[in-house]
Amino acid sequence: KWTDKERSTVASVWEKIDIDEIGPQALARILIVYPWTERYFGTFGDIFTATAVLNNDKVAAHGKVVMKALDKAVKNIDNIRGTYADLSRLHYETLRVDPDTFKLLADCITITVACKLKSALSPQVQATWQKFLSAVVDAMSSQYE
Ligand code: ZNH
Repeated sequence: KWTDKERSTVASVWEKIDIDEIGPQALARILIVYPWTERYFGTFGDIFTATAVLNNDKVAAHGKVVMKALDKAVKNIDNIRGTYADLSRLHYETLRVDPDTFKLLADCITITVACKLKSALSPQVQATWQKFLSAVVDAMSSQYE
């Protein structure tokens, strides 16, 4: 499913990503652009303005948790579905996250990465990166019925 070129591209983008920087920014971004995603983060306090959400420690911490999970997908690129089966079930059964929001978050991650990498994210690299995130979104949705 993945060519050698795609594997090395995903690995090289991942290597340039600082989880502690991109995670908080990407999670803040989904909350700013899609304010209704706030409904899943009832215990996070004030996240209704850009300033508040960008300075919220719980948002930052959770952004890092999500990006650390992406590290597992990078390292298990041939079995992302298996790697995320339990996580998918948790989001379906317990957290009740609408699976459409996985795609929204994936796009927010790409936007945040693009702002950081600038021209290093060439069209080809971006296409491969988005293919990788599509596989993540597919795996996160796999246990939904
Ligand atoms: Zn999620 C949680 C991942 C998306 C919401 N997450 C979580 C965790 C992880 C994750 C790892 C932890 C778990 C445990 O603890 O065990 N996510 C993830 C990923 C993704 C996601 C990878 C994709 C890509 N999420 C998501 C979204 C949302 C969410 C989109 C909404 C909007 N999550 C969530 C919540 C939680 C989680 C709410 C819980 C939190 C707390 O509580 O802290």
